[in-house]
Amino acid sequence: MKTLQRTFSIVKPDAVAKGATGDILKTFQDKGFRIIGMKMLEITKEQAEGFYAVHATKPFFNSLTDFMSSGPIVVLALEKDNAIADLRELMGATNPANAKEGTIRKKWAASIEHNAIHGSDADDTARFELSYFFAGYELAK
Ligand code: 3AN
Repeated sequence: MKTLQRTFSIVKPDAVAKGATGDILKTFQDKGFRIIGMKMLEITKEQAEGFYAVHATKPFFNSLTDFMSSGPIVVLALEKDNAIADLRELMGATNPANAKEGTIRKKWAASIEHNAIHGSDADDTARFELSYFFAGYELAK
């Protein structure tokens, strides 16, 4: 059964700096994702720590949150049947060395940390992440 779902994505600072935003947005639309919310912003280290709180105990937490607060990002609310799993597939593996041909990370990611894009990995994280960056009134109907 097909279920319309929402997911959350970030074009990370490395990809924005490389000028990859337009290409990534086009890929989303070509693959059937409807962009229902979008904004460019710069987040503080503290805001990045709040967003990545599940990774607080990981060895890469400090460097990840430094990176995510190092420059502009584009945050997106996306809608599609099976959006969460389909976005994960389209992103490719966390480590671009393992990312399949045709994925966003294969094309744009430089390393496991500077990996171009974020996408929610489950229903509950999608809900938390969407609400972290978007108020309900900011999303298209
Ligand atoms: P994904 O982004 O594919 O869901 P997660 O949730 O395991 O991957 O990790 C969140 C972010 O943390 C990744 N996008 C990446 O930027 C960073 N990260 C994950 N694993 C590592 C690692 N071993 N070294 C450095 N950064 C990492």
